[in-house]
Amino acid sequence: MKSRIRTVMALGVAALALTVGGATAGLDAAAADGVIKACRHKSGILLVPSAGKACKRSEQALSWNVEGPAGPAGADGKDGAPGPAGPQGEAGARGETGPAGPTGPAGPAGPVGPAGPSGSIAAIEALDGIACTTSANTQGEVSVETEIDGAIVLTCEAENAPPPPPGGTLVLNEIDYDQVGADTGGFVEIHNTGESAADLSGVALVLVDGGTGTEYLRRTLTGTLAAGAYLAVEVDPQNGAPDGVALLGSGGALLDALSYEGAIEAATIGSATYDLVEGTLLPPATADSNTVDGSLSRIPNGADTNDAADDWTFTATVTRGAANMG
Ligand SMILES: [Ca+2]
Ligand SMILES: [Ca+2]
Ligand SMILES: [Ca+2]
Repeated sequence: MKSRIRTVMALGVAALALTVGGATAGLDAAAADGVIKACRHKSGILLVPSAGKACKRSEQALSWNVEGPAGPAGADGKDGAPGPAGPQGEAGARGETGPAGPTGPAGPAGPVGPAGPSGSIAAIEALDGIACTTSANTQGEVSVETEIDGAIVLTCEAENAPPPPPGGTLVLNEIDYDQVGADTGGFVEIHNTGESAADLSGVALVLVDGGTGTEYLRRTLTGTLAAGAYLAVEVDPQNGAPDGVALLGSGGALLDALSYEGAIEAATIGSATYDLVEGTLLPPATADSNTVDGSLSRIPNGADTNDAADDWTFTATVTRGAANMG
């Protein structure tokens, strides 16, 4: 009985210790699972039974939790302060060079240079043969020519170019090589289509035999032929088809040519060879006649496009020494 009283006393001490937040070994054991178990004596005293012991029948078993139920969740906390800045990154690779900028404006003109030494020429002909640049932007030489009226013509001629015509523009304009009845009165008409007189010195009219490809008659001309004038050279320009006529300038330049009643494309004249077919061959059927009067003529008069089929035709009106009609 004394021991039980001591236990009850001990519980009073333990309850007191629990009130102040402490813990004893007995309470620790009774609350090992978080639940305090006790026995209430009918006198009102609470007894904490030893481990494994149950309350008596006259006692009321009691139990309660050491801790209350969990409280409500707290309010959300505030956002924290931003963290510190990270370390500086490494510099990037250098970009490619950009395109060149636009051309700047032209600078101001420089000062005028000193005057050059004074020059002089004894005669205008001294310019003949000096270097020049042609309109085709090629190297050439200056040519000095004095016209009949005293005009001086300076031209820049490309190197290795054929010699120029002797002033004016000479063409073969009409050929009468066949006549009704006996062949008489044949001629080759030469026309100056240029705007200045033509120097005929060194100009030759050459007849070519198509059978052999060689010349068989030559007329060397002299004097001048005024602009727009005609010159009928009396010849019989027929030697068996095909036939050809060549007008050569000084130095052998081929000024004009016609191959008729067939093609003569390789005429040997002197040491040179000439093609007497200009452009399209004049059809062999386009020929002079021995049954009707007429001749081969440039139509329109004097027109020379260097295409025989276009430039020449047979006309029934012979115009010896005058403009062609047709
Ligand atoms: Ca005729
Ligand atoms: Ca021609
Ligand atoms: Ca004529």
